[in-house]
Amino acid sequence: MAQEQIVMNRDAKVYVAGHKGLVGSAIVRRLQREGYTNLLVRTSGELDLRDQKAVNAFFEHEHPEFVFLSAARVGGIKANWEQPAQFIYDNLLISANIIHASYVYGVKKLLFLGSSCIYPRECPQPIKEEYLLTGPLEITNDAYAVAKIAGIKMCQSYNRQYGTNFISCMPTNLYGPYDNFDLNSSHVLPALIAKFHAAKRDSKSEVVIWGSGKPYREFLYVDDLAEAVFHLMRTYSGSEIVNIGTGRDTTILDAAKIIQEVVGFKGALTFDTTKPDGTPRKLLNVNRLKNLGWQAPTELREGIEKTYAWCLQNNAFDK
Ligand code: GFB
Repeated sequence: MAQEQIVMNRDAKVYVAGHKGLVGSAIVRRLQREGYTNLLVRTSGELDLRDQKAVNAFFEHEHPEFVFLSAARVGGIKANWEQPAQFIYDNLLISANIIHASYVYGVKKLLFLGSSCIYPRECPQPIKEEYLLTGPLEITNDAYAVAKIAGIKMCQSYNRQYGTNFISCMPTNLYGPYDNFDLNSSHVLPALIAKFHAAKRDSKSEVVIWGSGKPYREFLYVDDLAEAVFHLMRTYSGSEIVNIGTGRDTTILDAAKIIQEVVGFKGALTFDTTKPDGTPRKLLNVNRLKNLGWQAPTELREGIEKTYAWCLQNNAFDK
């Protein structure tokens, strides 16, 4: 069903779920820069999004008009592999509670954030939105992916049955300020930034890269993601999902070499092939987003330089 465009005025009440995270914090920065004055946020300590009663009470009391659903349990390949139960449970509940409450309490528009890992492992590349549910998922993150697919289906189902305006977008692998730099639970870019930094600081002779270094990944700077979702919130309505990426990818080894140069580490790179590679490649086709008027401006090296500078200024490795 075609939706009419709803204007998100600067005084609209906008709830950013997950505002402490990599994505949510970038969305808050973007909205603040644009002059949005009525932002609604809650930490997980203040509001447990897995608790349906608490979420309903929050929506009933606050009545947000717009919702960015950027709250999720996220992590890199190791965390996804080791804690699939937590990833599927938390993400199913977070999405179900917020999407349902948004319908019940009359939210004008909601934007749901999925992930490029929702697509089948052996997809033709670059991955078009219509490849969703056309084949088996990558096993290292299938629990997380199923929860995210459920979120997409909820948005589409509520639009169809209840006439809501819930849109879904699928970002590629993200990185930037306020990322998680913990080596056990982080994604590859923050992990390697932290590893190269520590190796340089401690005059180590090598940095260990998990897996073979051969998988390809597409990396998007999180401020670009925030720009894209802001653009979609203002200009796009519809049930079709929208990929958000750069349209370019790189091997893990080449990404590691960029980080090595940016950090200034002179030692060797070695590989721990007991660690999984995960999916061989997941490059998004971003034509739909381009046709909607948006392209990612930040090159990988520039994004890594900005992220490393932010880490140094904010003592990110000590947290
Ligand atoms: O970013 P990452 O953890 O997750 O790993 P995925 C990407 C690739 O980098 C894998 C390799 O091939 C890893 O083996 N890698 C090399 C490392 N060194 C490291 C390291 O020190 N730490 C990490 N973490 N990886 C996640 C999914 O998949 O991506 C989530 O598990 C989500 O569900 C997210 O979709 C965006 O790209 O493989």
